[in-house]
Amino acid sequence: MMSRTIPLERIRDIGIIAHIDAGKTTITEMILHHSGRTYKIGRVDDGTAEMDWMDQERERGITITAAATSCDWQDHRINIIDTPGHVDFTAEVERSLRVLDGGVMIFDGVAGVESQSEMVWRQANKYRVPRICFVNKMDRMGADLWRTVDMMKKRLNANVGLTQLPLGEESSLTGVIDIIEEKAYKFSGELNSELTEIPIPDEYRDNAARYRRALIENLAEADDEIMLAYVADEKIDVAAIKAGLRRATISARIVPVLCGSALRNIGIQPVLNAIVDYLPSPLDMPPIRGSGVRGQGSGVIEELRYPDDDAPFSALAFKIVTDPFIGRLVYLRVYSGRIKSGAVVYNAVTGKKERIGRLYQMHANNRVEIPEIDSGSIAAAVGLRNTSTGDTICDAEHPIILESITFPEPVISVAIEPMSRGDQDRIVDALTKLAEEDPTFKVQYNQETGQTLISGMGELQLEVIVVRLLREFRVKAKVSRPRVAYKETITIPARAEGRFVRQTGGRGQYGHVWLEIEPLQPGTGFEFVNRIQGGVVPREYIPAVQTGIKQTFAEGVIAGYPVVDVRATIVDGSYHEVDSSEPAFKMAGAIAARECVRKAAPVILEPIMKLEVVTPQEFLGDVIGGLNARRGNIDGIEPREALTVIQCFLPLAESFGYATDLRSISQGRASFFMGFDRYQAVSKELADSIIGKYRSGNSG
Ligand SMILES: Nc1nc2c(ncn2[C@@H]2O[C@H](COP(=O)(O)OP(=O)(O)OP(=O)(O)O)[C@@H](O)[C@H]2O)c(=O)[nH]1
Ligand SMILES: [Mg+2]
Repeated sequence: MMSRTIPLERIRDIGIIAHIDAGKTTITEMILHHSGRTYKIGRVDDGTAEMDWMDQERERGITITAAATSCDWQDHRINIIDTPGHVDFTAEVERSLRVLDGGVMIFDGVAGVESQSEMVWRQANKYRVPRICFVNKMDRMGADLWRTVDMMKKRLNANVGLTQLPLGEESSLTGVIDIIEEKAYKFSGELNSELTEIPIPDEYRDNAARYRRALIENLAEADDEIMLAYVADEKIDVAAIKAGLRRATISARIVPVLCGSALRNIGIQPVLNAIVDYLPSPLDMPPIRGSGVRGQGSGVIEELRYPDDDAPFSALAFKIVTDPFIGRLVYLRVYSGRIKSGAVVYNAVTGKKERIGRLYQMHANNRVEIPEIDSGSIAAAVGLRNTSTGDTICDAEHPIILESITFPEPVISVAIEPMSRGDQDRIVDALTKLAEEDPTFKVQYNQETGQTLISGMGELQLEVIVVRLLREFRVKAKVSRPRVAYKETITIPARAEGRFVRQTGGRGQYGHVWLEIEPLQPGTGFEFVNRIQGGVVPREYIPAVQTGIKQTFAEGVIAGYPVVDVRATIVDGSYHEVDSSEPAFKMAGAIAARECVRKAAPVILEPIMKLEVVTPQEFLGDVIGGLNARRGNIDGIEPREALTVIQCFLPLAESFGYATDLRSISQGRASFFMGFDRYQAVSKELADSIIGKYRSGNSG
């Protein structure tokens, strides 16, 4: 076999993650510029960032979809995914972290650790992604590295390994001091593109030496090799510190922290060096685990795949994009083996073979055709028509199913209707395509009302989709006010009977069951248990009973919303030699389920959002008044620099239009962050009103 152009140990698959507006896209553009990938520097503020390629990204100045690119630095290939920070697009972060080996976490040096920083930090922890941190915007007034580092320790519980200090501050920031190498770097020339090495200026010497000692002591605690050298009082040189920090980063014991200004092009080359020096190559990561799928009934076998081009091929499909010119692009992260375009692969989840058409290296929405993909690569394929996000593509002789990607459930929905009748089919077709791209976006057609309901994570996400409908699919649509994805659940156990007996002339219908239900922990969903003994209900009818219960729960019992977090146990019943049938038992299951829920003190659950408002003190009273009027539950008020931060829990139903409200209350000077927190039972009054609307056939 042909050997690789870039050896595996010189591959870095990394993601750029952060709170909204921290500067992820700006730093990615700078990285591309310095590595020679792009000649001109793309700017978010002028709508010229290459990573923010969608028209709506450029118009809104935010990233909406994760974009992949790659560049070369010091003989290393760095594959980068620039993720969005807005919480509505959290799925993009989730899928990226699932397939990446390392992360660069960006902070705004003025705001420090923000709500969404905490959220993506936890997501990165969940996937055990080693990371380095870059404290950005050090050129802004009020930027403070120490405060940010302090917040990282307190709010993220991070073991910070500070490796740089800013040279100068705020508008007079000119470079960074490298604590490990004991040098300073000044950035100058046009756009600060040139880097000059200078000795550390006198006034920074003490601090630099102090933080160097602190770093070595921290490393000695985290790393055995450094510990041995440290206690033996041996000299620990630059190479040893870097090697130790690399081990400590990969084992997630320390996070190296760098600083600078992406906008002013200060400190970018050192970030590239740090990506190479500290973040893992695929070889540094444990082998990927999956389940084997050999033969039925033989149980699940755990399979491992090592990053090795000669191993059987395995890759995870983590993103689908419909390109107007070449159709469906499936983004793949290759874990093992290599394949050429035209190869036949096996989708271990669907159990179907598919032929890969062309293979592409992606650069945002541009692509370069490549003949093959090998271990560690991130690329896109056309031709995989039946592959969805989360599926494993592999060698048919060596099937494996890699752990899929989990996405949060939608919490908000709007009814959507085409402006002209003839567009109904087109709208469904377009929505289906969009839903394929975004696993947190769901489409539901309600046969009774003839309405199409789209649901997702937030208002912005749905707004973006409606604009795409119009622009990309040329369907004009009307949308209703947003509505909340309520759920139903029960609070006490209950037992009820379901009888479905019809006697008409010839063959009748006979199904009869006794069902017990009990509440489960929030988020558990639905469990079904069969405790029938002595065949009082023959085994072949049990699945039908289960289907009947499931359908009833999906449709809802008291207010038309799905019933969740319930265990249903079929405990007794009877059957008739001639008249019993699957449909009869399905009906019996449905009747029993409905009866049970009614008896089990049912409640309606509503999504509660965690809201953080940052406002100048002078608007505090009005902001709090506004939150109280929206059934907000204020959890804490604390000062943050010159501002005040209000933590609050707010029902999603009361959150619509909050952005506009807050803007007018605070003359545009307050900002907020809102993300889903949990489901919680609504008050009796509200429940009655929701049930009332349902009964009168108006759930909107
Ligand atoms: N002063 C200053 N502004 C910066 C710096 N880096 C980025 N910005 C500005 O911050 C804003 C947001 O930058 P982006 O790069 O779009 O941030 P992002 O993290 O990609 O944002 P999302 O993708 O929407 O989450 C833009 O107006 C940038 O010009 C910096 O170092 N200093
Ligand atoms: Mg961005």
